[in-house]
Amino acid sequence: MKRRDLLLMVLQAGAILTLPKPLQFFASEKKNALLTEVTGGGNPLRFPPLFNNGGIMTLAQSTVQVWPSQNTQVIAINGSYPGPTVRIQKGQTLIVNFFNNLNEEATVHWHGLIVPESMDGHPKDAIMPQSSYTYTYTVLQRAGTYFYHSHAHHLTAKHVFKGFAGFFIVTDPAENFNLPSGNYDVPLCIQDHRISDIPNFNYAPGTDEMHWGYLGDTVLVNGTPDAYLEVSRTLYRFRLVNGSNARVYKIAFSDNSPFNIIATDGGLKDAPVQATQLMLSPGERVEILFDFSSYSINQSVTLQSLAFSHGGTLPYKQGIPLGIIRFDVVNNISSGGEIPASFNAINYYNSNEVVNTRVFTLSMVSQAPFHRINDLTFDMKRIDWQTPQLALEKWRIINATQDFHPMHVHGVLWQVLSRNGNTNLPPCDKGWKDTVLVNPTETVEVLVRFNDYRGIYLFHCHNLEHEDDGMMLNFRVTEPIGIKQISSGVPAEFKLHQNYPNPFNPATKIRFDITSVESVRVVSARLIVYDITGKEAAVLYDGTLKPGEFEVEWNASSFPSGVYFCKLITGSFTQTIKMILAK
Ligand SMILES: [Cu+2]
Repeated sequence: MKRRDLLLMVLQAGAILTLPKPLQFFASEKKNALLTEVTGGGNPLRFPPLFNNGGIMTLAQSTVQVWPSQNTQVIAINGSYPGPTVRIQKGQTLIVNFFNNLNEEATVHWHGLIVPESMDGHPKDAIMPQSSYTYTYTVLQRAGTYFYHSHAHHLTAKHVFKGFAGFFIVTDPAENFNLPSGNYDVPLCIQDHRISDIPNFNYAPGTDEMHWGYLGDTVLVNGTPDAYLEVSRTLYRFRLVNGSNARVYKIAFSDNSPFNIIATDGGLKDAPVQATQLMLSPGERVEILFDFSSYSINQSVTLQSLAFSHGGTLPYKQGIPLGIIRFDVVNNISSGGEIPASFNAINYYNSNEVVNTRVFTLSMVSQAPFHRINDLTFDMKRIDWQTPQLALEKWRIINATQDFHPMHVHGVLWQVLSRNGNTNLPPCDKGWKDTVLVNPTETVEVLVRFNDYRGIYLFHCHNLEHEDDGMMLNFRVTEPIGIKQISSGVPAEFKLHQNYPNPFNPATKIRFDITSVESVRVVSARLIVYDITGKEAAVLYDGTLKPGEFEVEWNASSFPSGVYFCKLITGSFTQTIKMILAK
């Protein structure tokens, strides 16, 4: 688009304002200019093609027409920018045969998805140029709006800026709240680019931009510049993904209309919460319900980012007002969706049950690498700490800098506990999260417990320039605290030993041996306690183990006296012992 055409569009849209250069389509701080008559202009919102549960994703340089009649070199998947939208039902298995046709390494991180280490897209597991890898895992977690994107070492920011990202939507028929669906359930991936670079996605951050992040001055939604969507006078569900490298948005409608926040990063909240604005930092998602029924046909309203103050020394700054997408009201068809009074209850962690507190101080230094966590910079081969499975931990994140840091964790969903000690949190903090915005000089605490997989995962800033600069640490999720390895010698056979003491009150110890299975280095093992009726009383262990002799303690102080059975299940081997709790 030529600059003159852009100006025409701004004029046609009614946003006749003196704007700082460069021009910002839809951008406005003047309220009376915001609710405008539809006059056209812009491009209809695009939707990436759907990707089923299995198939090929080929990553390659591609040429697409982001701006009409102009070619843009992007990094696309199957020729699509953004990448195809994965839409999968909870419980189903995704199989992606991923081909890297770039001339540099690549990985796919399934952001917010809880997957085994080898599927997580860690930069150590990079797929070399002209090579392929099969990502496959069963989606076990809550329905919600997730996304996938590049996570290659020192290349993440460039890859994402050039287009390597896509939606990952998990559905769950059990969560049926009569929310708007089909055409009324609209994913919006928000990314900023630079008007002066149109039609190119140039990525060449200078030193200052490595400090503050690579920011733009125009917003693309689902890869659509100056996007608009024709809507009905009815209720819509919008799934917002901040897929920008560094930009934080202060989301609001141009006429300050209220909306309902219904979901955070990890799916539905316990109840909708009405709001008129919210902060959305890179890597975060939020879902809102918005009702267009109070608008007349031919009216429009714009979703925008409001101005806010923030440091920064570059021409491209955080906090500039930006238009995101215009909604043109065109008909009266009803979506049939409703705003429910509540969703399913969320079990919030009890901070009294925290067994370990970790402190992470975010800092910036004058020499590269600039961004540090506990004065460390990312080392692919270094494991910075170990977290036992099933232990509730409090992570205190202290931002000692003047910049935003949206902190993101892999392998788990966490809960925000406090901001500067205040547990009265904004609605976007309350619920399941994997990314939390830590504001300049702020301290944020999250509660985190790894239930699902052990292995090496990442904790990092989702400002992608900060991440590539090394603001990222490795940690390892290890065996739960309750299990002790007594010997690493390889026992002759699988065996479950009689517990001791027995009878017992209230605790007893149970030993078991894991032997090696030919060509298999780790085996899965479950140690379950059943009561006399056959009902499961306790899961003492559920995970993978290398060969060795192990001991687990069962504290039965909350169980009644009686006969219990403990069963070891590993592969086809099972053995059961009888235990007597005598209080
Ligand atoms: Cu950061």
